[in-house]
Amino acid sequence: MARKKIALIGSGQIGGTLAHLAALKELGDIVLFDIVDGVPQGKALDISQAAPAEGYDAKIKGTSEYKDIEGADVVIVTAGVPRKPGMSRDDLLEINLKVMEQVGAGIAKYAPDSFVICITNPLDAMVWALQKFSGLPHNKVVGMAGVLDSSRFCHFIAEELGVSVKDVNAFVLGGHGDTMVPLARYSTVAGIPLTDIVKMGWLSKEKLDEIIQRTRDGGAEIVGLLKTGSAFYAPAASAIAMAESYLKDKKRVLPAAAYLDGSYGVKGCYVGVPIIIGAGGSEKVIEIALNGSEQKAFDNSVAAVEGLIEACKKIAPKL
Ligand code: TXD
Repeated sequence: MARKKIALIGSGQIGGTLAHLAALKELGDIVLFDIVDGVPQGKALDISQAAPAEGYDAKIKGTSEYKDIEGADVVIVTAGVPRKPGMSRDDLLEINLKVMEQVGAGIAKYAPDSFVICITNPLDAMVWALQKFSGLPHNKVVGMAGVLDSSRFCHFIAEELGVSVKDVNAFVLGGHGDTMVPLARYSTVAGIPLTDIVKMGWLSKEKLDEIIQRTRDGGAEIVGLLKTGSAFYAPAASAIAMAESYLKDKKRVLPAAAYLDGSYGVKGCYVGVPIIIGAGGSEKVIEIALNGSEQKAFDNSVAAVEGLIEACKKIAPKL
């Protein structure tokens, strides 16, 4: 059986890390694409030269030509501009929308049967635009944010309680922005909901609220520390989990920006919800019951995403 092919559009911090992780996990052959000539080629050569030391087999190619992504099974998009300190994700909208138009055309032409994972910010609006520009079916275009946000939530909980991250399962809904909705009731440690953990006295309500806020600010905390870019190790690991679930038909239930066509009372918008990712792409949206305050927070988050989509439509009337 021929190896799968993974195309990475954008070979910056996340793109390079994605290539290395995909190689380490032997997910397939890898194409690194970027408009900056030399960077994808250099990273491809470097990661190829790591193969003998690590023992993985994969063909890794760097390119600035879309034709090289032809026939890709998975396309992961990080192309665009990241945040600088003081910038919000939404400040990136106009520049990155133009990038999505080019990327969408490249995917439509050379990889129309691929599963596309968008990472570029502002995430929920960019994945919406990328689906439109590429014309791929909604179930084949998703956005990565929820796995990262949940992973951050998990890390903080595990660290606070002094338990293995393996036993923490955290859940974040909504858009990838300041309005994201970390759900304590559906987040568990060895199956025990965090709300019960608070009742048991293992974690104080104040500490939990602090962790929830730190999760919301997770990206900005790293931007503030790095000063020259945004997080890339955890975002790359999160997207690889999604790609792997598709390529191996694992049917993992992962939070991702998925197209909602009526579920959660939302129509025509991409927003973070739990979905099943398998060989069919985004195979099913899992609709969980929300209580009053959770629903309010979710609606607020959806409204923020809808606002960004409206802004996209103003900039690019053909959307
Ligand atoms: O959870 C999430 N979704 C995110 C999103 C978490 C962290 C960062 N997130 C966003 O990912 C971030 O705000 C950016 O929009 C993307 C990519 O972040 P990265 O840190 O990898 O940015 P880099 O290092 O600047 O890489 C972007 C690359 C760079 O090499 C550019 O030359 C290239 O994108 N680029 C392009 N490639 C192809 N085509 C076009 N038009 C293009 N424009 C820029």
